[in-house]
Amino acid sequence: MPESIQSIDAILVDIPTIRPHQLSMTTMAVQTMVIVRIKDSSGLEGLGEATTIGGLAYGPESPESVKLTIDTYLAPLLLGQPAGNINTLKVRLNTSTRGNNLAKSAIETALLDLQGKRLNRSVSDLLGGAVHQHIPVLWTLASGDTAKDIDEAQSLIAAKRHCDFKLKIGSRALMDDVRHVAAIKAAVGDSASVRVDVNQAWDEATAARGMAELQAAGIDMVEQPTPMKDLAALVRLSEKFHLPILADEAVADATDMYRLACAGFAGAVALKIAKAGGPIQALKVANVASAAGVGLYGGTLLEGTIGSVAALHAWSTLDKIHWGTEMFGPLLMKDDIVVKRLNFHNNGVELPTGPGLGIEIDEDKLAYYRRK
Ligand code: MUC
Ligand code: MG
Repeated sequence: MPESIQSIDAILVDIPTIRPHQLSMTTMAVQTMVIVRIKDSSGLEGLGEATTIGGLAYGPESPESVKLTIDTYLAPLLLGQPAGNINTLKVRLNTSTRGNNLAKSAIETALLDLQGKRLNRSVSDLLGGAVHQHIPVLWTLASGDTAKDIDEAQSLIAAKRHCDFKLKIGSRALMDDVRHVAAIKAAVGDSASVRVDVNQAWDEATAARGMAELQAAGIDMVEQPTPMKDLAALVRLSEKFHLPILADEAVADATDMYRLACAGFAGAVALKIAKAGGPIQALKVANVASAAGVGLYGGTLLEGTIGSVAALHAWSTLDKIHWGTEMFGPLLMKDDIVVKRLNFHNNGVELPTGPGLGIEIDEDKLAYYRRK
């Protein structure tokens, strides 16, 4: 008898951030994770996670809507079904429900974790095998204050925890942002890569001026300068500047990647399991990008340990991750709900070992931080 899916729980968990995290569209003081627990008829459990940034500030799914989608629509389609064939289960979900990739990413992750535990293989083994065990991770400076950001960067460089930095800009006047970025780049020096993420805040003309200034300041990459749906602006800017563009909000799934590449985009793409609908789906984006000569970057929606590890298993299977990753989400939160936290060292992180994701929930912490 194949094991069947017995229960699916979606739990809202709120953990304060270590400092305010300021982006162009919101400032975060807390991160909310939707933790998904899928149990099969043998008693094994798979873990998944969906997060986003600032409620509805980043995209059309909020943590609360992810929970509602799972409880009301996705779980009833999965309960009682054989647990062992993830592709069949995903076809079943996608035949009856559209979009909602964050919710589907949490479900796909939990099914992979469950499958790995049943077969005694890691999630990266299920995805074809890890090429990397230690994966580079940058840090985002987003305190909103130039001097604080410089202190933060210098202590992280000294501790060898991170050597590359992403700065969140776009909420201030252009030249204020440029001065902020240039001061940080001058303070950290040439050995650190400094990139910026504008989170769609600029129109094309502002972006053109901003990119010229940032290029002169020695910045290595500009992430999503213009609105996500304006693919033509992203293409024109990528033709105009040597400074590479990282497409983030513009590319969720493999079809988006294909359209942007066909439109003539050159640069790189932020892969995110949340945007794509799970680790398997995010690797499909990577395949299309690679075929089009677009560079790869392991992106985050500031997931906690479960979501970050799911992404790390996927990124570990990629031959080249040209721009590294930003899987630092667990470090932005004051606490964690797992027994063993990730091991960040030497400007990167160790891929956990063991069956499935290789993670165990700390039940006391989960009980403490779950939304009452
Ligand atoms: C984004 O837009 O890239 C990733 C790092 C960070 O600080 O925010 C995110 C989301
Ligand atoms: Mg981004």
